Amino acid sequence: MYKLLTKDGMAKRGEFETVHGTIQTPVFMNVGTVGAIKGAVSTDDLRTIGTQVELSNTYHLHVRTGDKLIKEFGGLHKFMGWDKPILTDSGGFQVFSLSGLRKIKEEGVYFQSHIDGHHIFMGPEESMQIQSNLGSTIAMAFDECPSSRADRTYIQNSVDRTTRWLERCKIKMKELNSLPDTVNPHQMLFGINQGGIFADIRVEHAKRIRELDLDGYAIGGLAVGETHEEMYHILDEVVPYLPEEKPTYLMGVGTPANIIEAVDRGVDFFDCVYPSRNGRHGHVYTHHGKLNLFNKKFELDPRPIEEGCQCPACRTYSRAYIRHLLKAKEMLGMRLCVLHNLYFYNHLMEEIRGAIEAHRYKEFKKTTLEGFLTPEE
Ligand code: PRF
Ligand code: ZN
Repeated sequence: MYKLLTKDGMAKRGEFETVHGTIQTPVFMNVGTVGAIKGAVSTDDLRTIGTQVELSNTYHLHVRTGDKLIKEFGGLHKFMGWDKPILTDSGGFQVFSLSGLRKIKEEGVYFQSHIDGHHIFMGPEESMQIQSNLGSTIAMAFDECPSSRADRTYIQNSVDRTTRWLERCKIKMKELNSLPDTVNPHQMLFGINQGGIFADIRVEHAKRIRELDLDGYAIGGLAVGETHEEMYHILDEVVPYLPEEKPTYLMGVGTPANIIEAVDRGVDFFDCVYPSRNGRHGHVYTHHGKLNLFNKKFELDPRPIEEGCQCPACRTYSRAYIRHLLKAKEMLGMRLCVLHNLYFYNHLMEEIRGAIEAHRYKEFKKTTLEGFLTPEE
């Protein structure tokens, strides 16, 4: 159940109640595709850095180790040692981004595993079955995320099929939730809006999926090659047609600036690989933009990554030492950068929530975005 606490312009401050605890929104979900945050980050670390929701992938867990085994173990929460909310992505997007060889049919998608090439079929029912076996808090509908270069006719046909798939997801989820041995009988389902950069197709689709009265609504198919301005324009057009009393999730987005802009347009949930991927390469976020810790100018820098940051890296270590670890290819270097970046994102969301509560979001947005573009002395 989503409770809208307050609004500032279009920005929403809410609470989303789940069987695994209440999520304060807007929220950033920390990406652990295979049930692990890349960069040797433990679930204990996640608790320390303020993670509210962990995100895993249906497709990856299905092809390696297998959802049946995880169900037998007692579900993904127990398997990972994480008792807070988990969102699982449906596999739709990963099938399209990872698999070269694939065939899309009305019933679903035929493709080859990116691990060993074996043939797999996944449709709405299979995706729901896998997510039910994992027992995640929130399951995502099985959708197609078309290429940003696809033409209007392709997108319209794809969106129509995604709607039919969504109807099948809803039926299957209801059936799975009522089975006696289901891992999480309260599993929730979010639908996904698609339509590329065609605002009218997006709006029509939003109206259709809204009628299905789902637990939440995602906006997919963005951040796939279009410009930031195109993405913001689509949000301006579509969010007003999604229910305000349900959470809105912008999938796979994005930079700190993207998140601040999207919150201002009514988005509640985000996820992105940037903080962990950049951290693994020694790129760290600060309120004065990103730093590359491999840079020679940090070799004697005694300061933490960011002054005042309470993350496990900044509380103890200098830029000079972390740079040394990175250069020496010590795992700790990469781990500290990832911890700092995830803390930065989680903490940014806390600042965002505070600014909405204080009804000073516009001012917060302006000063924070300016700060990102102003390098430190
Ligand atoms: N669909 C699904 N997962 C996703 C996306 C999508 O369109 C995106 C697009 N940015 C990221 N993750 N199911
Ligand atoms: Zn830090």
